[in-house]
Amino acid sequence: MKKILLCMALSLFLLKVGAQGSNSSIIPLKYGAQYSGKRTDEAMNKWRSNRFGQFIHWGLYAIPGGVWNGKTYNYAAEFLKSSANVPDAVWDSLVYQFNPVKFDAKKWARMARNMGVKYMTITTKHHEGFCMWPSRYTDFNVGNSPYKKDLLKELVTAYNAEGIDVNFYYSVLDWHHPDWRYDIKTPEDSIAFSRYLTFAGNQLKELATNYPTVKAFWFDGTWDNSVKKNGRWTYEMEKMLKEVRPGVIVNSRLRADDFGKRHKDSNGQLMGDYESGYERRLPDPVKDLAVTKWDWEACMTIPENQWGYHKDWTISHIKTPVELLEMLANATSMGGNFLLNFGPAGDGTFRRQEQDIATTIGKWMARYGKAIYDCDYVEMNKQDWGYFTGKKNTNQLNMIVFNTPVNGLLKIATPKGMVLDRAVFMGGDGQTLQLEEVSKNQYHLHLPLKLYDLPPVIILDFHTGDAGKKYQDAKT
Ligand code: H76
Repeated sequence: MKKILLCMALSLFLLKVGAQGSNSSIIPLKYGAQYSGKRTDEAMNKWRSNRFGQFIHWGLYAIPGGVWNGKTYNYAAEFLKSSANVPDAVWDSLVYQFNPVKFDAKKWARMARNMGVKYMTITTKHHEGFCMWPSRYTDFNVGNSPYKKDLLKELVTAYNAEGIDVNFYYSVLDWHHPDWRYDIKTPEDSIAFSRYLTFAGNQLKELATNYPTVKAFWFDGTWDNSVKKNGRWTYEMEKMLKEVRPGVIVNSRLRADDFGKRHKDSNGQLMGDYESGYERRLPDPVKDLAVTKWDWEACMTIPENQWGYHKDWTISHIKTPVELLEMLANATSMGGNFLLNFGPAGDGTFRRQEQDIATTIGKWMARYGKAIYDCDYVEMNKQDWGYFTGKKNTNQLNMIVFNTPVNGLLKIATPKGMVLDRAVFMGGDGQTLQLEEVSKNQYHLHLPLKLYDLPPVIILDFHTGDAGKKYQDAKT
């Protein structure tokens, strides 16, 4: 008996030391991450293989387009109500002007397909509170505009017909709803805000139920204290959506845990299915550790910080198609998705610049999309000429080349045990490019010197093996 007790005491002691030793004391959470690691089910694999998506910000803000009473506001056009201090009733009356007479869902979907995106994420409701579908929970919706029709349904149908997945952006922050609160400071706030959360939950259930092909929910406007104090609601929403629509994907931005920790819970686990915090930037491969642990997506604007339609695009740098392609390649090379934003005008058309960007990107994707779709981080360091991508478990790598050196030599460093065999242009005539082994795990690829109007992609065949004893390490 004594022996048993001693044993028990000892193992308890060891357990404790073990836990402390590995610094893994786990904080008990009711509303933390619902699972750990990457999802590997079919829906998530599809989401991941899509890699390139179109973000669409469209709402009442598209009508004034960043200009109010003759004054241009440089801040994000979808924030105009707030930047120009427009009274609620005045802003809300824009609903009577919402009539996109040139809107053609099929045309939008064709443009997206030609650009090469595999998914589209649309603002069903932005901060202004206007709903792009005829929600039964508020009158402030497209059904009460002169347009009348269910715009969301038209888009879902048209994009799905082009083979493009549709995801729903939903802002929890709502400037229109009387029960919205930024913080909960009084019992009245608490009562009002819980009414708001019921409303939002109803709307989310309505969206998940009425649009059965929806693939993911993209939450936004969740950073205020009111939401942080309602981690339970965010937990329940993730659960509810997955029950109503099995396989559906939810971004990390929705979630807060018991202590108001967002994106990652108090134990450092990602909440939701992928990290969506990379906004107008790509993650740092080292600091953000994005390439190894979690699925993720970066979202990007074409101007500096305009999501909704802004009339004046001279107020910031406009990214070129090649700059955007570089971000897409970079994201793919780090195992993430890239969501590129478009802000159609109030009449339902895309500005010329957006159409041209879509055309150029589409031209590149048609030829080189194989280096993006279904591609991943291939455990190779980034190199001077550009980005490696590849499919897991194959003997091929793609080099997406953005920097062409004056001497025409692309320097490639391979990890130990990888021997390069052959290099050809993707979508080219199949002629091999000269690949010269110059040192241990160092190669020069001889790139034909010319001006490349779009970044070329080179396919490398390799095998695992030893390069031999040809190269000696220096003795120092
Ligand atoms: C701030 C903010 C919002 N989050 C971006 C994705 C846009 O919707 C912008 O309005």
